[in-house]
Amino acid sequence: MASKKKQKSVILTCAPTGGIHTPTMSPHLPITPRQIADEAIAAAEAGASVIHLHARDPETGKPDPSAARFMEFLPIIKQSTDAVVNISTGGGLGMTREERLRAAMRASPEMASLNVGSLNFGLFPLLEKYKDWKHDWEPQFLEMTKDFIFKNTFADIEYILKELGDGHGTRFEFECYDLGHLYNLAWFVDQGLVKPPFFVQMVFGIMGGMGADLDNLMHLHKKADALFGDDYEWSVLAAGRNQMPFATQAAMLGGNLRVGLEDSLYIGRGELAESNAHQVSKIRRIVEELGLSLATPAEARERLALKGGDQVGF
Ligand code: KMH
Ligand code: ZN
Repeated sequence: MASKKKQKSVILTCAPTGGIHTPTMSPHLPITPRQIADEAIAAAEAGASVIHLHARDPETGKPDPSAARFMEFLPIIKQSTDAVVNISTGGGLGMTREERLRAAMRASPEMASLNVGSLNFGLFPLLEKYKDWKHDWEPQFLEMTKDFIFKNTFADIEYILKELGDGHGTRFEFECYDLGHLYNLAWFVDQGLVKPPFFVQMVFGIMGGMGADLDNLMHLHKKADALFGDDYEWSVLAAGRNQMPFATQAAMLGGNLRVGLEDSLYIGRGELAESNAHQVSKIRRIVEELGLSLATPAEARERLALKGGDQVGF
């Protein structure tokens, strides 16, 4: 017999720039505050209800943790779209915990990312793909990741839950790169530090985390259901060429999804996406062809119990 669970609309998150890809890799990666704002607004107009944001130094394109830099684009995005603003606390690899938290503590957003486990985060294989770098920091940064641990200990997670969650009423996109991360999150749920409805972002295809195999997605979803029952909303992102297939699979299974140039620079095999909206429009067509619809920002706010776009600090 078919499931009686009502199919919900799909919450589409777009992550326009991130802190992984570098300027040499695509001319379409937004770098300046104006570019980030324009890409975020166009992604929202194309159907994204949540925008996951990082900032970059406008001269070099290097991930930039300063609150002042974020404040150059956050008000523009807020004035132009109703989409939920989600500020990364993952920041750029190599930043301290304080740096990673700076912008969110200043902006008091409705949502922020929270990485719920430590892992190796290997970007160094990308070194092989490019030769002429625009900036010296790019190959140095990728090389550094060979000996790098993305540190998100229990103490770090607790600190962010308390300072940003309790302190600012910010709710989280809990990024899980591995099965163990679900159990880390479950521990915080048991402690009462994470309250439903919470939002789990399952991340596939990062070197150091789960591989992008559909078996892994099915298993993670099954375990999350067993651990969290009806208390959570789940979403999927996959890095690189697995982005669209995994987003499609998530929608088919009743989940939510994330796209954006943070996670993949491509729109198809060997073809760079011209913008974030390009990716949002593509997955929107797929979602709608499947007979599903995208959630509005108001629906996303209600389902994730967010404090509201008028309660932020920008
Ligand atoms: N770049 C993604 C794989 C964060 O910003 O907190 C994970 C991410 C981390 O979005
Ligand atoms: Zn991010």
